[in-house]
Amino acid sequence: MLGFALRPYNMSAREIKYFSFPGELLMRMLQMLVLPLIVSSLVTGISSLDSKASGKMGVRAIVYYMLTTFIAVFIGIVMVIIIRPGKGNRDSPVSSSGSIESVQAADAFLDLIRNMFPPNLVEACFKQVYTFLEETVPVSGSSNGVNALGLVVFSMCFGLVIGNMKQQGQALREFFDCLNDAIMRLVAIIIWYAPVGILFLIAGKIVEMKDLAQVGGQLGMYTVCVIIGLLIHGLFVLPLLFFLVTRRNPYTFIGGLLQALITALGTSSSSATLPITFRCLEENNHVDKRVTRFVLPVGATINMDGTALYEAVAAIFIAQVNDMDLNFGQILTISITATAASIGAAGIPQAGLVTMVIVLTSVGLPTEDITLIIAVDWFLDRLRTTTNVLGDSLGAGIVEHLSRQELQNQDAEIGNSVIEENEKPYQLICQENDSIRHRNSETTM
Ligand code: 7O9
Repeated sequence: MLGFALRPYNMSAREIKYFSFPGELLMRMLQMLVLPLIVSSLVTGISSLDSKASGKMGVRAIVYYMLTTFIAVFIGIVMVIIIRPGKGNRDSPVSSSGSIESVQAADAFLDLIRNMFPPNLVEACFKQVYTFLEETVPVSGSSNGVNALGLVVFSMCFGLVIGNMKQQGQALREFFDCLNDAIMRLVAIIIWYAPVGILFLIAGKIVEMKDLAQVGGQLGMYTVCVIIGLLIHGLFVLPLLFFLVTRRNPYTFIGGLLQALITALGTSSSSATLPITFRCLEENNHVDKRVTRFVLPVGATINMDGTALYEAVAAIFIAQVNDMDLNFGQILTISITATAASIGAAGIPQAGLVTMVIVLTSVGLPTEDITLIIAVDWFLDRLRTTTNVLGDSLGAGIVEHLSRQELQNQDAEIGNSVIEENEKPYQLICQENDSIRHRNSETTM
Protein backbone atom coordinates (compact mmCIF):
# COMPACT_ATOMS: atom_id res chain seq x y z
CA MET A 1 0.00 0.00 0.00
CA LEU A 2 2.87 2.33 0.84
CA GLY A 3 4.38 1.60 -2.58
CA PHE A 4 1.17 2.28 -4.46
CA ALA A 5 0.48 5.43 -2.42
CA LEU A 6 3.88 6.82 -3.42
CA ARG A 7 3.62 5.99 -7.13
CA PRO A 8 1.76 9.19 -8.13
CA TYR A 9 4.70 11.27 -6.85
CA ASN A 10 6.91 10.03 -9.71
CA MET A 11 10.02 9.70 -7.62
CA SER A 12 13.34 9.97 -9.42
CA ALA A 13 15.67 6.99 -9.64
CA ARG A 14 17.85 8.55 -6.94
CA GLU A 15 14.91 9.04 -4.59
CA ILE A 16 13.78 5.46 -5.14
CA LYS A 17 17.27 4.24 -4.35
CA TYR A 18 17.29 6.18 -1.07
CA PHE A 19 13.79 4.96 -0.29
CA SER A 20 14.83 1.31 -0.70
CA PHE A 21 17.89 1.75 1.52
CA PRO A 22 16.42 0.11 4.68
CA GLY A 23 15.49 -2.89 2.54
CA GLU A 24 18.96 -3.07 1.08
CA LEU A 25 20.33 -3.21 4.61
CA LEU A 26 18.17 -6.23 5.48
CA MET A 27 19.35 -7.98 2.33
CA ARG A 28 22.98 -7.36 3.25
CA MET A 29 22.50 -8.55 6.84
CA LEU A 30 20.87 -11.78 5.73
CA GLN A 31 23.50 -12.49 3.10
CA MET A 32 26.19 -11.83 5.69
CA LEU A 33 24.92 -14.79 7.72
CA VAL A 34 24.41 -17.26 4.90
CA LEU A 35 28.01 -18.35 4.42
CA PRO A 36 28.88 -19.27 8.03
CA LEU A 37 25.37 -20.64 8.47
CA ILE A 38 25.45 -23.19 5.64
CA VAL A 39 28.99 -24.35 6.39
CA SER A 40 28.43 -24.78 10.14
CA SER A 41 24.98 -26.32 9.79
CA LEU A 42 26.04 -28.87 7.17
CA VAL A 43 29.21 -29.84 9.04
CA THR A 44 27.41 -30.32 12.38
CA GLY A 45 24.28 -31.75 10.77
CA ILE A 46 26.19 -34.51 9.04
CA SER A 47 28.80 -35.20 11.71
CA SER A 48 26.12 -35.66 14.39
CA LEU A 49 24.42 -38.44 12.42
CA ASP A 50 26.00 -41.81 11.83
CA SER A 51 26.78 -42.40 8.18
CA LYS A 52 23.93 -44.87 7.71
CA ALA A 53 21.33 -42.45 9.06
CA SER A 54 22.66 -39.54 7.04
CA GLY A 55 22.74 -41.73 3.91
CA LYS A 56 19.09 -42.68 4.35
CA MET A 57 18.07 -39.12 5.09
CA GLY A 58 19.97 -37.92 2.04
CA VAL A 59 18.24 -40.42 -0.23
CA ARG A 60 14.83 -39.41 1.13
CA ALA A 61 15.57 -35.73 0.57
CA ILE A 62 16.78 -36.33 -3.00
CA VAL A 63 13.73 -38.45 -3.86
CA TYR A 64 11.47 -35.69 -2.48
CA TYR A 65 13.34 -33.00 -4.46
CA MET A 66 13.17 -34.92 -7.74
CA LEU A 67 9.52 -35.89 -7.30
CA THR A 68 8.27 -32.41 -6.38
CA THR A 69 10.33 -30.70 -9.08
CA PHE A 70 8.88 -33.04 -11.69
CA ILE A 71 5.34 -32.45 -10.42
CA ALA A 72 5.95 -28.68 -10.57
CA VAL A 73 7.13 -28.90 -14.18
CA PHE A 74 4.14 -31.06 -15.05
CA ILE A 75 1.69 -28.57 -13.52
CA GLY A 76 3.38 -25.74 -15.40
CA ILE A 77 3.17 -27.54 -18.71
CA VAL A 78 -0.50 -28.45 -18.21
CA MET A 79 -1.34 -24.83 -17.31
CA VAL A 80 0.47 -23.32 -20.29
CA ILE A 81 -1.15 -25.80 -22.68
CA ILE A 82 -4.64 -25.12 -21.28
CA ILE A 83 -4.38 -21.32 -21.04
CA ARG A 84 -2.30 -20.89 -24.22
CA PRO A 85 -0.98 -17.42 -23.24
CA GLY A 86 1.11 -17.15 -26.41
CA LYS A 87 -1.68 -17.48 -28.96
CA GLY A 88 -2.99 -14.54 -30.98
CA ASN A 89 -1.04 -11.63 -32.36
CA ARG A 90 2.49 -11.18 -31.17
CA ASP A 91 2.94 -8.33 -28.69
CA SER A 92 5.18 -5.56 -29.90
CA PRO A 93 8.62 -6.59 -28.72
CA VAL A 94 9.39 -5.28 -25.27
CA SER A 95 12.46 -3.07 -25.26
CA SER A 96 15.23 -5.62 -25.48
CA SER A 97 17.91 -5.05 -22.90
CA GLY A 98 21.16 -6.95 -22.78
CA SER A 99 22.44 -9.39 -25.35
CA ILE A 100 22.18 -13.09 -24.80
CA GLU A 101 25.56 -14.65 -25.20
CA SER A 102 25.87 -17.99 -26.87
CA VAL A 103 26.29 -20.66 -24.25
CA GLN A 104 26.69 -24.34 -24.77
CA ALA A 105 24.83 -26.78 -22.56
CA ALA A 106 27.91 -29.02 -22.41
CA ASP A 107 30.09 -26.16 -21.15
CA ALA A 108 27.53 -25.19 -18.51
CA PHE A 109 27.32 -28.79 -17.36
CA LEU A 110 31.10 -29.07 -17.05
CA ASP A 111 31.13 -25.75 -15.15
CA LEU A 112 28.62 -27.27 -12.74
CA ILE A 113 30.92 -30.21 -12.04
CA ARG A 114 33.96 -27.94 -11.85
CA ASN A 115 32.20 -25.74 -9.31
CA MET A 116 31.62 -28.78 -7.11
CA PHE A 117 35.37 -28.96 -6.55
CA PRO A 118 36.65 -25.47 -5.78
CA PRO A 119 40.46 -25.31 -5.89
CA ASN A 120 40.46 -22.47 -3.36
CA LEU A 121 37.94 -22.46 -0.53
CA VAL A 122 38.32 -18.76 0.19
CA GLU A 123 37.69 -17.89 -3.44
CA ALA A 124 34.67 -20.25 -3.47
CA CYS A 125 33.00 -17.83 -1.04
CA PHE A 126 32.70 -15.20 -3.77
CA LYS A 127 33.55 -16.62 -7.21
CA GLN A 128 32.40 -19.31 -9.58
CA VAL A 129 34.18 -20.64 -12.66
CA TYR A 130 32.51 -19.90 -15.96
CA THR A 131 33.22 -21.03 -19.52
CA PHE A 132 32.37 -18.68 -22.37
CA LEU A 133 33.04 -18.69 -26.09
CA GLU A 134 35.65 -16.43 -27.61
CA GLU A 135 35.10 -16.76 -31.36
CA THR A 136 34.47 -20.50 -31.16
CA VAL A 137 37.06 -21.40 -28.55
CA PRO A 138 35.81 -22.10 -25.02
CA VAL A 139 37.72 -19.96 -22.53
CA SER A 140 37.46 -20.18 -18.78
CA GLY A 141 36.84 -17.14 -16.65
CA SER A 142 35.20 -16.49 -13.35
CA SER A 143 32.10 -14.62 -12.34
CA ASN A 144 31.03 -13.05 -9.08
CA GLY A 145 28.70 -14.99 -6.82
CA VAL A 146 28.97 -17.55 -4.05
CA ASN A 147 29.99 -20.97 -5.27
CA ALA A 148 27.28 -22.59 -3.14
CA LEU A 149 27.66 -26.00 -4.73
CA GLY A 150 31.38 -26.16 -3.94
CA LEU A 151 30.86 -25.10 -0.34
CA VAL A 152 28.00 -27.57 0.12
CA VAL A 153 30.04 -30.47 -1.28
CA PHE A 154 33.05 -29.56 0.83
CA SER A 155 31.03 -29.10 4.03
CA MET A 156 29.24 -32.41 3.57
CA CYS A 157 32.49 -34.33 3.03
CA PHE A 158 34.11 -32.51 5.92
CA GLY A 159 31.17 -33.32 8.23
CA LEU A 160 31.25 -36.97 7.18
CA VAL A 161 34.96 -37.23 7.90
CA ILE A 162 34.93 -35.56 11.32
CA GLY A 163 31.87 -37.64 12.24
CA ASN A 164 33.98 -40.74 11.64
CA MET A 165 36.94 -39.44 13.63
CA LYS A 166 35.32 -40.28 16.97
CA GLN A 167 37.01 -38.47 19.87
CA GLN A 168 39.68 -36.95 17.64
CA GLY A 169 37.02 -34.97 15.81
CA GLN A 170 35.29 -33.72 18.91
CA ALA A 171 36.98 -30.33 19.03
CA LEU A 172 35.97 -29.53 15.46
CA ARG A 173 32.46 -30.84 15.98
CA GLU A 174 32.05 -28.62 19.00
CA PHE A 175 33.53 -25.66 17.18
CA PHE A 176 31.07 -25.87 14.29
CA ASP A 177 28.17 -26.64 16.61
CA CYS A 178 28.95 -23.56 18.66
CA LEU A 179 29.44 -21.46 15.51
CA ASN A 180 26.01 -22.58 14.33
CA ASP A 181 24.38 -21.67 17.63
CA ALA A 182 26.04 -18.27 17.60
CA ILE A 183 24.88 -17.54 14.04
CA MET A 184 21.34 -18.54 14.98
CA ARG A 185 21.46 -16.04 17.84
CA LEU A 186 22.40 -13.34 15.33
CA VAL A 187 19.43 -14.44 13.23
CA ALA A 188 17.21 -13.99 16.30
CA ILE A 189 18.39 -10.37 16.49
CA ILE A 190 18.08 -9.60 12.78
CA ILE A 191 14.56 -11.02 12.72
CA TRP A 192 13.42 -7.95 14.68
CA TYR A 193 14.57 -5.73 11.86
CA ALA A 194 13.07 -7.94 9.13
CA PRO A 195 9.56 -6.39 9.05
CA VAL A 196 11.00 -2.92 8.45
CA GLY A 197 13.41 -4.21 5.81
CA ILE A 198 10.76 -6.19 3.97
CA LEU A 199 8.37 -3.23 4.01
CA PHE A 200 10.92 -1.06 2.22
CA LEU A 201 12.08 -3.83 -0.13
CA ILE A 202 8.57 -4.44 -1.46
CA ALA A 203 7.37 -0.83 -1.37
CA GLY A 204 10.56 0.25 -3.18
CA LYS A 205 9.99 -2.32 -5.89
CA ILE A 206 6.38 -1.21 -6.36
CA VAL A 207 7.38 2.43 -6.66
CA GLU A 208 10.09 1.50 -9.16
CA MET A 209 7.95 -0.72 -11.38
CA LYS A 210 7.01 0.41 -14.86
CA ASP A 211 3.40 1.18 -15.64
CA LEU A 212 1.24 -1.88 -15.15
CA ALA A 213 -0.94 -1.08 -18.15
CA GLN A 214 1.93 -2.05 -20.44
CA VAL A 215 1.74 -5.59 -19.17
CA GLY A 216 -1.34 -6.72 -21.01
CA GLY A 217 -2.13 -9.21 -23.73
CA GLN A 218 0.16 -12.18 -24.09
CA LEU A 219 2.52 -11.17 -21.31
CA GLY A 220 -0.39 -10.69 -18.91
CA MET A 221 -1.78 -14.13 -19.69
CA TYR A 222 1.70 -15.58 -19.30
CA THR A 223 2.01 -13.99 -15.84
CA VAL A 224 -1.40 -15.33 -14.84
CA CYS A 225 -0.43 -18.77 -16.10
CA VAL A 226 2.76 -18.86 -13.96
CA ILE A 227 0.90 -17.52 -10.91
CA ILE A 228 -1.84 -20.16 -11.15
CA GLY A 229 0.74 -22.91 -11.62
CA LEU A 230 2.73 -21.77 -8.58
CA LEU A 231 -0.44 -21.47 -6.48
CA ILE A 232 -1.62 -24.97 -7.40
CA HIS A 233 1.80 -26.40 -6.60
CA GLY A 234 2.37 -24.47 -3.38
CA LEU A 235 -1.14 -24.45 -1.90
CA PHE A 236 -2.50 -27.83 -3.00
CA VAL A 237 0.07 -30.31 -4.27
CA LEU A 238 2.85 -29.80 -1.72
CA PRO A 239 0.45 -29.61 1.28
CA LEU A 240 -1.32 -32.75 0.03
CA LEU A 241 2.02 -34.58 -0.16
CA PHE A 242 2.88 -33.35 3.33
CA PHE A 243 -0.48 -34.55 4.65
CA LEU A 244 -0.23 -37.96 2.97
CA VAL A 245 3.20 -38.58 4.49
CA THR A 246 2.89 -37.05 7.97
CA ARG A 247 -0.88 -37.07 8.59
CA ARG A 248 -0.53 -33.61 10.10
CA ASN A 249 -2.31 -30.43 9.06
CA PRO A 250 -0.05 -28.89 6.40
CA TYR A 251 -1.59 -25.44 6.76
CA THR A 252 -0.64 -25.09 10.43
CA PHE A 253 2.88 -26.07 9.38
CA ILE A 254 2.80 -23.42 6.63
CA GLY A 255 1.47 -20.93 9.20
CA GLY A 256 4.70 -21.36 11.14
CA LEU A 257 6.65 -20.56 7.97
CA LEU A 258 4.94 -17.25 7.26
CA GLN A 259 7.94 -15.10 8.23
CA ALA A 260 10.18 -17.07 5.88
CA LEU A 261 7.68 -16.93 3.01
CA ILE A 262 7.27 -13.16 3.33
CA THR A 263 11.04 -12.74 3.49
CA ALA A 264 11.33 -14.80 0.30
CA LEU A 265 8.76 -12.52 -1.33
CA GLY A 266 10.74 -9.46 -0.26
CA THR A 267 14.25 -10.61 -1.08
CA SER A 268 13.53 -12.88 -4.10
CA SER A 269 16.43 -15.05 -3.01
CA SER A 270 16.03 -18.39 -1.31
CA SER A 271 19.63 -18.33 -0.09
CA ALA A 272 19.19 -14.93 1.63
CA THR A 273 15.98 -16.26 3.20
CA LEU A 274 17.78 -19.33 4.54
CA PRO A 275 18.53 -17.89 8.01
CA ILE A 276 14.84 -17.08 8.55
CA THR A 277 13.76 -20.45 7.14
CA PHE A 278 15.98 -22.17 9.71
CA ARG A 279 14.48 -20.20 12.53
CA CYS A 280 10.87 -20.75 11.46
CA LEU A 281 11.34 -24.49 11.14
CA GLU A 282 13.24 -24.95 14.38
CA GLU A 283 11.43 -22.47 16.64
CA ASN A 284 7.87 -22.38 15.27
CA ASN A 285 7.46 -25.87 13.83
CA HIS A 286 9.86 -27.71 16.15
CA VAL A 287 11.53 -29.65 13.38
CA ASP A 288 14.56 -31.61 14.66
CA LYS A 289 17.80 -29.60 14.29
CA ARG A 290 19.61 -32.66 12.95
CA VAL A 291 17.19 -32.63 10.01
CA THR A 292 17.06 -28.90 9.25
CA ARG A 293 20.83 -28.53 9.40
CA PHE A 294 21.26 -31.28 6.88
CA VAL A 295 18.28 -30.78 4.57
CA LEU A 296 17.80 -26.99 4.33
CA PRO A 297 21.17 -25.92 2.87
CA VAL A 298 21.02 -28.72 0.31
CA GLY A 299 17.41 -27.81 -0.51
CA ALA A 300 18.26 -24.13 -0.96
CA THR A 301 20.98 -25.13 -3.41
CA ILE A 302 19.30 -27.77 -5.59
CA ASN A 303 15.55 -27.83 -4.87
CA MET A 304 13.75 -25.11 -6.83
CA ASP A 305 10.24 -26.20 -7.74
CA GLY A 306 9.09 -22.69 -8.63
CA THR A 307 12.08 -22.10 -10.90
CA ALA A 308 11.53 -25.38 -12.73
CA LEU A 309 7.84 -24.60 -13.27
CA TYR A 310 8.68 -21.12 -14.49
CA GLU A 311 11.30 -22.27 -17.00
CA ALA A 312 9.02 -24.91 -18.49
CA VAL A 313 6.15 -22.43 -18.85
CA ALA A 314 8.46 -19.81 -20.36
CA ALA A 315 9.82 -22.23 -22.99
CA ILE A 316 6.39 -23.35 -24.14
CA PHE A 317 5.11 -19.76 -24.07
CA ILE A 318 7.93 -18.73 -26.40
CA ALA A 319 7.06 -21.64 -28.71
CA GLN A 320 3.41 -20.48 -28.78
CA VAL A 321 4.41 -16.90 -29.52
CA ASN A 322 6.41 -18.17 -32.52
CA ASP A 323 3.55 -20.42 -33.70
CA MET A 324 5.69 -23.48 -33.28
CA ASP A 325 3.89 -26.72 -32.55
CA LEU A 326 5.76 -28.86 -30.09
CA ASN A 327 5.42 -32.62 -30.27
CA PHE A 328 5.34 -34.87 -27.23
CA GLY A 329 9.07 -35.59 -27.44
CA GLN A 330 9.91 -31.89 -27.39
CA ILE A 331 7.64 -31.28 -24.40
CA LEU A 332 9.38 -34.15 -22.61
CA THR A 333 12.75 -32.62 -23.48
CA ILE A 334 11.61 -29.29 -22.03
CA SER A 335 10.45 -30.94 -18.82
CA ILE A 336 13.77 -32.76 -18.40
CA THR A 337 15.94 -29.72 -19.17
CA ALA A 338 13.80 -27.45 -16.95
CA THR A 339 14.21 -29.90 -14.05
CA ALA A 340 17.95 -30.15 -14.66
CA ALA A 341 18.28 -26.37 -14.98
CA SER A 342 16.58 -25.81 -11.63
CA ILE A 343 18.83 -28.37 -9.93
CA GLY A 344 21.97 -26.90 -11.47
CA ALA A 345 21.09 -23.19 -11.21
CA ALA A 346 23.21 -22.52 -8.13
CA GLY A 347 26.21 -24.16 -9.80
CA ILE A 348 25.94 -22.27 -13.07
CA PRO A 349 27.23 -18.69 -13.07
CA GLN A 350 24.75 -16.05 -14.27
CA ALA A 351 22.15 -18.78 -13.91
CA GLY A 352 19.00 -16.79 -14.66
CA LEU A 353 19.72 -16.28 -18.35
CA VAL A 354 22.00 -19.24 -18.97
CA THR A 355 19.60 -21.92 -17.76
CA MET A 356 16.77 -20.36 -19.79
CA VAL A 357 18.99 -20.38 -22.89
CA ILE A 358 19.78 -24.06 -22.33
CA VAL A 359 16.11 -25.01 -22.03
CA LEU A 360 15.21 -23.06 -25.19
CA THR A 361 18.08 -24.38 -27.33
CA SER A 362 17.32 -27.97 -26.32
CA VAL A 363 14.25 -27.83 -28.56
CA GLY A 364 15.51 -25.25 -31.05
CA LEU A 365 13.53 -22.23 -29.85
CA PRO A 366 14.83 -18.70 -30.54
CA THR A 367 16.77 -17.41 -27.54
CA GLU A 368 16.24 -13.71 -28.44
CA ASP A 369 12.64 -14.09 -27.31
CA ILE A 370 13.76 -14.27 -23.68
CA THR A 371 13.58 -10.47 -23.89
CA LEU A 372 9.78 -10.82 -24.22
CA ILE A 373 9.44 -12.04 -20.64
CA ILE A 374 12.12 -9.92 -18.94
CA ALA A 375 9.55 -7.19 -18.16
CA VAL A 376 7.70 -9.41 -15.66
CA ASP A 377 10.66 -11.49 -14.51
CA TRP A 378 11.38 -9.48 -11.35
CA PHE A 379 7.80 -10.04 -10.21
CA LEU A 380 7.59 -13.74 -11.02
CA ASP A 381 11.02 -14.25 -9.42
CA ARG A 382 9.54 -13.28 -6.05
CA LEU A 383 6.67 -15.71 -6.40
CA ARG A 384 8.83 -18.62 -7.52
CA THR A 385 11.32 -17.95 -4.73
CA THR A 386 8.45 -18.19 -2.24
CA THR A 387 7.47 -21.52 -3.80
CA ASN A 388 11.09 -22.68 -3.61
CA VAL A 389 11.30 -21.85 0.10
CA LEU A 390 7.96 -23.53 0.76
CA GLY A 391 9.15 -26.68 -1.04
CA ASP A 392 12.39 -26.80 0.95
CA SER A 393 10.55 -26.33 4.26
CA LEU A 394 7.78 -28.87 3.69
CA GLY A 395 10.56 -31.21 2.53
CA ALA A 396 12.30 -30.82 5.89
CA GLY A 397 9.04 -31.74 7.67
CA ILE A 398 8.53 -34.77 5.43
CA VAL A 399 12.12 -36.00 5.78
CA GLU A 400 11.90 -35.60 9.56
CA HIS A 401 8.77 -37.71 9.67
CA LEU A 402 10.27 -40.43 7.48
CA SER A 403 13.50 -40.44 9.50
CA ARG A 404 11.92 -40.48 12.96
CA GLN A 405 12.99 -44.10 13.47
CA GLU A 406 16.69 -43.34 12.98
CA LEU A 407 16.43 -40.19 15.07
CA GLN A 408 14.77 -42.08 17.92
CA ASN A 409 17.35 -44.85 17.75
CA GLN A 410 20.04 -42.28 18.15
CA ASP A 411 18.24 -40.61 21.07
CA ALA A 412 17.87 -44.06 22.69
CA GLU A 413 21.58 -44.80 22.31
CA ILE A 414 22.37 -41.54 24.04
CA GLY A 415 19.88 -42.35 26.80
CA ASN A 416 21.31 -45.84 27.43
CA SER A 417 24.83 -44.56 27.55
CA VAL A 418 24.13 -42.56 30.70
CA ILE A 419 24.23 -45.78 32.73
CA GLU A 420 27.92 -46.49 32.44
CA GLU A 421 29.65 -43.23 31.97
CA ASN A 422 33.19 -44.62 32.00
CA GLU A 423 32.70 -47.42 29.54
CA LYS A 424 30.73 -45.69 26.90
CA PRO A 425 32.29 -44.97 23.52
CA TYR A 426 33.56 -41.48 22.95
CA GLN A 427 31.13 -40.62 20.20
CA LEU A 428 28.23 -41.13 22.53
CA ILE A 429 29.73 -38.80 25.10
CA CYS A 430 30.06 -36.15 22.44
CA GLN A 431 26.51 -36.61 21.23
CA GLU A 432 25.27 -36.47 24.76
CA ASN A 433 27.14 -33.24 25.34
CA ASP A 434 25.65 -31.91 22.13
CA SER A 435 22.13 -32.71 23.17
CA ILE A 436 22.61 -31.28 26.64
CA ARG A 437 23.93 -28.09 25.13
CA HIS A 438 20.95 -27.91 22.79
CA ARG A 439 18.58 -28.28 25.66
CA ASN A 440 20.36 -25.49 27.47
CA SER A 441 20.34 -23.22 24.46
CA GLU A 442 16.66 -23.86 23.91
CA THR A 443 15.83 -22.77 27.41
CA THR A 444 17.94 -19.63 27.22
CA MET A 445 16.63 -18.40 23.86
C1 7O9 B 1 15.57 -18.31 -5.69
F1 7O9 B 1 22.27 -21.98 0.53
C2 7O9 B 1 23.39 -21.56 0.03
F2 7O9 B 1 23.88 -20.63 0.80
F3 7O9 B 1 24.20 -22.58 -0.03
C3 7O9 B 1 23.20 -20.99 -1.32
C4 7O9 B 1 23.91 -19.88 -1.72
C5 7O9 B 1 23.74 -19.38 -3.01
C6 7O9 B 1 22.32 -21.60 -2.16
C7 7O9 B 1 22.14 -21.10 -3.45
C8 7O9 B 1 22.85 -19.99 -3.86
C9 7O9 B 1 22.67 -19.46 -5.22
O1 7O9 B 1 23.51 -18.77 -5.73
N1 7O9 B 1 21.53 -19.74 -5.85
C10 7O9 B 1 21.12 -19.34 -7.09
C11 7O9 B 1 19.77 -19.52 -7.40
C12 7O9 B 1 21.96 -18.76 -8.02
C13 7O9 B 1 21.47 -18.37 -9.26
C14 7O9 B 1 20.12 -18.55 -9.57
C15 7O9 B 1 19.29 -19.14 -8.63
C16 7O9 B 1 17.85 -19.32 -8.95
O2 7O9 B 1 17.09 -18.48 -8.12
C17 7O9 B 1 15.70 -18.61 -8.14
C18 7O9 B 1 15.14 -18.15 -9.44
O3 7O9 B 1 15.63 -17.16 -9.99
O4 7O9 B 1 14.18 -18.77 -9.89
C19 7O9 B 1 15.10 -17.77 -7.02
N2 7O9 B 1 15.43 -16.39 -7.15
O5 7O9 B 1 15.05 -19.35 -5.27
O6 7O9 B 1 16.44 -17.70 -5.06
